[in-house]
Amino acid sequence: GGDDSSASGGSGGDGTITMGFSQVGAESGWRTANTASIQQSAEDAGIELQFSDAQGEQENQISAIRSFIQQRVDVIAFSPVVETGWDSVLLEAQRAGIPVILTDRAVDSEDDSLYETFLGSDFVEEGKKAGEWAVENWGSQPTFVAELQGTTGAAPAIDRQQGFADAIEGTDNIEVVASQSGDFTRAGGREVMEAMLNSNPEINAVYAHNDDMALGAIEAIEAAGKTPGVDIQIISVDAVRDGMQALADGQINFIVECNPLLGDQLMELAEQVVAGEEVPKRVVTEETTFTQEQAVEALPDRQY
Ligand code: GYE
Repeated sequence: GGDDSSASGGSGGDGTITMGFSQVGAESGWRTANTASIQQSAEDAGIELQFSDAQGEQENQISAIRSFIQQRVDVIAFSPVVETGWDSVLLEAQRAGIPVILTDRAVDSEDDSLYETFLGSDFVEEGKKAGEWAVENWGSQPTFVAELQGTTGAAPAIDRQQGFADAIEGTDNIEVVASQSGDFTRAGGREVMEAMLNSNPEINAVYAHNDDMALGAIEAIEAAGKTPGVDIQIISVDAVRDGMQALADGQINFIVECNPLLGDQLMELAEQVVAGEEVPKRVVTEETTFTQEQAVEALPDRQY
């Protein structure tokens, strides 16, 4: 960056850090808040951000990373849309001597030297919190759950399914009768829920891997003449504003928080990594859960 435009990207000699960031897309309220946080924090930290939106496609992320390598940015950060298939491009970055930080989502790779650190939530834990609430609140009556999965192959979809399944295991009254991807979008949640209500009319509960799909499911439930939050209870993950509003309004019953405000921590890690300092291999974000009463209280101060 800076005035030295003859330098091929990188620090340009003035100490400014250039970060290439490849975002998943703009599929959800969570993602919008995450992008805003990263852009704001980069500005605050004086880090020059090359921001690239992959529109949900892994191949777009791979091209973006290759272009960051060519530009010789100081550090690459990205939120991998799916878990697998990253080794070769990460190896290219490593050979070029450019450190990589994973943010939000993990990669499934044998070789953890391919990235410096992974900053993000514990998605298995989130699924577990959802499942534990289900056991406590649904376990005494026959409960037929529709699961709306996130993007197929994405870490939060795989892990939230796993955590929930582990938590409800052994509870005879709770059965997941349908489980399908709604791609973390509102339209996806609505479509999948509509089909599930047709094929499984016994459904009386929903576990959505994010708020946006829960909001889509609410529309489908209402269109089927049922009352969301009452006839069909709903658990979701994220706690973005629209989800929290639906929770406060009684349409959703419980939300597990997933914090999208990763920007400040990401910039701090980037500065340390570029300075050659040791950083922890894993940085887990802190999160809570919300009941309907807690949502009413938290909403006025909610940032996203
Ligand atoms: O929960 C969902 C978004 O990776 C944690 O992606 C993120 C997830 C988030 O689309 O809303």
